[in-house]
Amino acid sequence: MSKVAIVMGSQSDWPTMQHAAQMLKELGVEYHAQVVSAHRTPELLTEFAATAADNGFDVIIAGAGGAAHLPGMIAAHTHLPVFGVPVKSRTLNGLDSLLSIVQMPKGVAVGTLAIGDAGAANAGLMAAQIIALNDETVRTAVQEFRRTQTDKVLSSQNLELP
Ligand code: RP5
Repeated sequence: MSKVAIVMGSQSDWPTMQHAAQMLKELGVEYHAQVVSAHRTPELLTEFAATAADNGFDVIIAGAGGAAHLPGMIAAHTHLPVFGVPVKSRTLNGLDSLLSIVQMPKGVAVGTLAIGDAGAANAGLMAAQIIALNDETVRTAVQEFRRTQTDKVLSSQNLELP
């Protein structure tokens, strides 16, 4: 059963949000990805968010661009942790998305990541770290991921011109 739901406001968000999916896949966490729009499919949003916990999800990652109310609206309908990924918009480069997602009023929480690909990948990582609290296999995968990353940096200390 999928543990993490990745939702996005539009198919056009997938090139960004696929980085969350890739991270989860690398760490061995099952996920389900789909388009749910806060303003184009408001009823689907309500139904998806209100039933997410009963459907077996532990964490929700929601990516959106522009007036990005998707993560906040999802968080309003569920007790599950929600991570918001600001997608880089065409007009304001994602600053609009970031501010829309990060400025949640007190009482309904959305964990906001960085704009774009890095934010999506880190949302996947955060979700995996939550799953890892109760899953030894995922915990080992996260630790191995971090170790490999560290080793890569440590083995590239002697920079030379090509
Ligand atoms: C938001 O509007 C989506 O999250 C997307 O980032 C943005 C633009 O959507 P499209 O016009 O590309 O479908 O709802």
